[in-house]
Amino acid sequence: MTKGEQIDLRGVSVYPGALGPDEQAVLVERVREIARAAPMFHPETRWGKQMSVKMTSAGRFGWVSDRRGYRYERAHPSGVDWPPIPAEILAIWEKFAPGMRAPECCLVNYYGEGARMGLHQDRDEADFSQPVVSVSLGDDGLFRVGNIERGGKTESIWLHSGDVVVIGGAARLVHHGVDRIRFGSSALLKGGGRINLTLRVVT
Ligand SMILES: O=C(O)CCC(=O)C(=O)O
Ligand SMILES: [Mn+2]
Repeated sequence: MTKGEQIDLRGVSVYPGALGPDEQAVLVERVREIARAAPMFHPETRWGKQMSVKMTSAGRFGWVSDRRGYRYERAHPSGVDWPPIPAEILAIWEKFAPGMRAPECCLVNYYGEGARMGLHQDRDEADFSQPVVSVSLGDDGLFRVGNIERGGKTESIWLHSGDVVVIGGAARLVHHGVDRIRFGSSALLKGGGRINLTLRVVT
């Protein structure tokens, strides 16, 4: 795992190619293990609209969304505990968020063909001094970064498998989202698609 090149996108740090092919393959295996313990589900929004990504989590808390709104929960919707965050994923946090508190949630998003994530802020956490670290695996994703306030200019970058993104410091509350993926652009995931791991301190 290397930090290597760093790109600054409106205060968000992007580390292209931070994880090599072998590391990526191990992470996919860990994600499969997480999904065996806590199966992926299609969350609904408060308004009853199904999100296009599928998700699950590892850690003390998982992020869920349903008709009651979105929030962190101590258990998967089925009632089982979220599995622990695997050591290889914790090591990425330690590398890219040195000296920070330990992450309490690893959200796993799966983007199939046509999936996207609208511009939003990550602000369901209690301590905004702690960064968000995210890892891209599989197909390319067009990542858009805006401002802390709604609206205004945005800039986009294609994220590739093995890239790490850190949303922290003055940029911790910037709006961001994924406009689209290039389905089938990577051979990492059989059947295609993009996995994003998002590590956060929740409390
Ligand atoms: O998929 C990504 O790269 C971003 C995911 C994200 O912003 C989130 O889960 O809050
Ligand atoms: Mn986010």
